[in-house]
Amino acid sequence: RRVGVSRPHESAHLHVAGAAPYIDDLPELAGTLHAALGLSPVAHGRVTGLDLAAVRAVPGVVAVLTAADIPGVNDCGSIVHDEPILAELVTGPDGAVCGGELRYLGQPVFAVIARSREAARRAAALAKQAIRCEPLPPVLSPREAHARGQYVLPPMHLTRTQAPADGEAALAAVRAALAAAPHRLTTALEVGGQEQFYLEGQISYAIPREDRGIQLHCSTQHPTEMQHLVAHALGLASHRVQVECRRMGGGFGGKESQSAPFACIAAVAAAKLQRPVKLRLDRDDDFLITGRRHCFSYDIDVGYDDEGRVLASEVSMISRAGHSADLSAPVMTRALCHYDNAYWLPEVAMHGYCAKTNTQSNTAFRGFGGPQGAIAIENVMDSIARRLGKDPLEVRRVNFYGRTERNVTPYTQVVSDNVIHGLVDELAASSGYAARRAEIAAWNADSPVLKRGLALTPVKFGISFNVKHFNQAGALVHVYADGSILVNHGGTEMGQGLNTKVAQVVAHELGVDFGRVRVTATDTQKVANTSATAASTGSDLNGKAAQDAARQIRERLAPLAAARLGVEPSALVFANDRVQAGTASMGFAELVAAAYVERIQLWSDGFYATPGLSWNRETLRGRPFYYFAYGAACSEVVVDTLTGEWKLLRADVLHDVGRSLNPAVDIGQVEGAFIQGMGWLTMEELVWHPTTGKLMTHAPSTYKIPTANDCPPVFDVRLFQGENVEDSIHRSKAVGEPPLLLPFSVFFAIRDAVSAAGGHRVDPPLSAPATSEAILRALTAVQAGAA
Ligand code: MTE
Ligand code: LUZ
Ligand code: MOS
Repeated sequence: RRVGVSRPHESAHLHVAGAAPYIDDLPELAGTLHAALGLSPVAHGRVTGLDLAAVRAVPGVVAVLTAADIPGVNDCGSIVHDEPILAELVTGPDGAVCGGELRYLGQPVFAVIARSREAARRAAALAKQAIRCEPLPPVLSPREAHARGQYVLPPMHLTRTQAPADGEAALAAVRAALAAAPHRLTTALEVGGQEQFYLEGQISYAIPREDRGIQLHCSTQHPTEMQHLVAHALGLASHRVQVECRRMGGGFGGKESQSAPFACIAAVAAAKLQRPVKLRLDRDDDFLITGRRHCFSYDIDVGYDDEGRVLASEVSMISRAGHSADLSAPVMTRALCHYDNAYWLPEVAMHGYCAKTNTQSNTAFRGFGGPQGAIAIENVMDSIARRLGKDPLEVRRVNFYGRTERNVTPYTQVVSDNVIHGLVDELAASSGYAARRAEIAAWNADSPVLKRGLALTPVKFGISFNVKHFNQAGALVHVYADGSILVNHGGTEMGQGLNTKVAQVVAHELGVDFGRVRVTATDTQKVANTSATAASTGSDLNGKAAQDAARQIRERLAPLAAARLGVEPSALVFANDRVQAGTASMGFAELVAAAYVERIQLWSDGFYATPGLSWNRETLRGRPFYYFAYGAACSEVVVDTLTGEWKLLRADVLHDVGRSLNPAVDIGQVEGAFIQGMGWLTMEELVWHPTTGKLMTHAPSTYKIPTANDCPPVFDVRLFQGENVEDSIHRSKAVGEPPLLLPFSVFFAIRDAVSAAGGHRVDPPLSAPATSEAILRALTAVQAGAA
């Protein structure tokens, strides 16, 4: 077997030696120029003039480009076309700039192209003086935008009731169920955003090619979208634009759509100047220009019974979309489709509002709204438990989806692959949850200052793009006459090990040694019309497409092998780098060499489209997901109630990846997602200046991501034994995003410790991120309420 084994990452030997080239490492062509961007100095304003003389006069500057220099369409919007590449400017009869809208502090207004990056940056820094504008009052808070009805997209509503009612009547039925419930919880919750903090920042290197062609090296999760947007910006057909990406130094969703402005600007400059142009963002500029995970505000109303069963709930989710739509619609859709997490919600009404603010346009980030949806109901579970004086795990359990009933999601998909009961039981046992709960209670009783907390939280995460047609992929497999194999597919490598898994699938299909198989750069000239590598679907989609290609080659080789070995083709086994039938066998390379001479086609394309999906965008109903991935985590923390400092003492994780394609890679994904999600919920804090709207946390000096020191001393990560009930690639399950929800357990363990400080008499008002300041605020409220 070539799948199900822990192969090292295909580039591991290069990563550790510093020999894996990222885009800035590629040899620069002679004559390469460098770009830097002039940014809006205000969060909201009307341009009154643009004086670029001083910018142009900086030594080394070759050109300064504005929106007027874009030959095609000035738009790099991903789904909705509402996002200019460079700020739209209005010119008067004299040709001078006299108008235009500035939408956020950091919006690119002009691009400086210079002989060195230093010179370009020095010139671009003059933006403040060059851009004349009248500041307008910015809208900086999502709740304020919501109060004004200011959205980037129409609000979304999803209501499900057991009553025979539709539309307004269904909403009335949910509210009636709320009113009739024995207990009521009415609360608000704030959850912060998160910067992707990919180690390799946004970068594009554009090279003019013959006859108006453009070649673009781009650090992107979505080469095809970059191809299309560059073609539109240049007014060219897609076949003149080639986009290539060998690897990214991380994407985490931040390069799904937001590599676009940089791709377009580099390409426009290269086409205009007929010189190679590289645009590599400085980290501070990356923070100021690009968006990140949406922060969410919630208003929640829940009715529940004495057992803690949620009988009815109504929730409004307000996301900070920023100045344009970007991916805010599918992100909100995924948030609405994950409010249920692992729980049966018989009566539910949800409202999603994508608030338009004068800030960066928020975008994909690992989990893609799923974490924001699910944390709301987890907060509800925790609050209900505190109010009823029950163990939160008990409340979670009574609300779990049933296996054969109580198993329909609010969006009407049936949860038919539920493993959460067994998975949580197994983790509760292996982590010693019950005994530790008692032990911690005893310890806390004797510890006035330090309080320990424990939480075990479940995850259910839907796999597939919630935009149905994105669920397709292509691959190209070449077998060369010497028996070596080259694989190309539409997915991109960002460190997650996709190429390793796809190479394993191909090696398995052809029964050859790993050493024969090499995966090369994603290239729009090899596989066309690809989807973003996102929604965790990379190996599901591209693995199946590559398997399809490899299988076709094997089927073409089989008759020749059978003839040479004197057996029926059905008797052949491709394994151990040979083709065998009983005792007769021949080497794979020998067979390939013979097939070439026999003029048998030794390469093939492959294609895959996920079956069985349906989605109605208006009613928010259907089967958006092929299957669900499950997991659970148990975390224990200690909180210092005088300072609000805390430490993660231990984390036990059990996560479902079906039948793993590569356990080592999958465990790495689970560990990484856990720590990344913990950073989101506990330490990463975004602060915009309350009047100017400048993002104050725009560098690692003020924006803290977790480090190796934040990993718990006991970190027990295991894969749940099981297989996908759907016919996914070798019955595996997607792993990229679901484990980001596991560190909910850290947040709720902190909440448990804070609650302990008030003798568990007060439900703590803890917001995320649970920074020391937020913890102290919650402690103050809890201690005041308990006194
Ligand atoms: N792992 C690493 N090392 N780097 C990344 O950028 N991105 C995550 C996840 N794991 C990411 C990662 C995100 S947001 C997604 S959607 C998936 O990987 C995408 O890859 P896959 O579909 O091949 O799992
Ligand atoms: N849907 C989704 C999407 O579920 N995940 C994604 O990453 C995505 N990206 C674009 C559009 N829809
Ligand atoms: Mo991942 S947020 O779907 O790129």
